[in-house]
Amino acid sequence: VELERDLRAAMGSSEFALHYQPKMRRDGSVAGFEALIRWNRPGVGLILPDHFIPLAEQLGLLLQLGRWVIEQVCRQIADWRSAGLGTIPVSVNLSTSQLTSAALPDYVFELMRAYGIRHGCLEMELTESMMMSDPDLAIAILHRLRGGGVVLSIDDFGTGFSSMAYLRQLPVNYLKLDRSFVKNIADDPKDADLCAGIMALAHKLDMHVIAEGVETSAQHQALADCDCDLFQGFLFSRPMSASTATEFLRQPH
Ligand code: G
Ligand code: G
Ligand code: NA
Ligand code: MN
Repeated sequence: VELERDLRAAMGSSEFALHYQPKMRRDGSVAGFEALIRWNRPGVGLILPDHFIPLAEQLGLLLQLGRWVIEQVCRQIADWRSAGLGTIPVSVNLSTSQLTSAALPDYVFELMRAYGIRHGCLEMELTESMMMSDPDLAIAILHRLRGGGVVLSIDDFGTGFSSMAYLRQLPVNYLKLDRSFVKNIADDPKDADLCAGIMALAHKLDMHVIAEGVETSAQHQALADCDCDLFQGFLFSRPMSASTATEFLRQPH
């Protein structure tokens, strides 16, 4: 009840912040970042999304919050570009309410125009389960986003409802290989074979694969051997504040 009260009060305040976790290329350079929301709850401290995103969704606050996230990311991309750091792609995590909102593409395009965001620079991550309530609407929304230059990723790929029939219909650029596949990849040849198969499938469908939850260099090496395109995880960096992410971009990698 207090959580609900505080969350409602936090809407429109400056209590939310985005942290950024890098996505690395095979050559060790930074391909972009994933934006992850945090809530600086007064008197409590930094709260991770798992503790308030489901409640925000339940209370119907997530469309508004999600829109704030997208605007914040557009502003960050523009800031990095004007700081001379180049055009850095950033992904946001979508919610079910956004994927069932026909208005999503239009306000995304409006924000992209307002902040001068080029095609290919704003990315969106969604899970297969988010599409389940209204798959036709979700697929239509994804096609509009993709047509407007938004890069799309299936998050936690392999854990949800992964129908091969859907996969073919989805205008998706990246599969994000779920952490659970990465965990034992360096020790279990069956897991390595499975990952290699997923990479081959993705590449056949003109998709790229990013591995999440990479924590050890053995996992990194095994994934590279499977032809994985991008890597994300604590091995490279935890999610960082915007200013730390800016420092990270300035360092050679
Ligand atoms: O940041 P962390 O790694 O603790 O993220 C936990 C979960 O919260 C992940 O599933 C992530 O996708 C989700 N999440 C993080 N930021 C956002 C956001 O801005 N919007 C939504 N809908 N989910 C988010
Ligand atoms: O569901 P999603 O993939 O968006 O989740 C992102 C979450 O994963 C964030 O909470 C982030 O902090 C966490 N995360 C990112 N890298 C790693 C990692 O290497 N290991 C573990 N255990 N969690 C990670
Ligand atoms: Na994600
Ligand atoms: Mn994920």
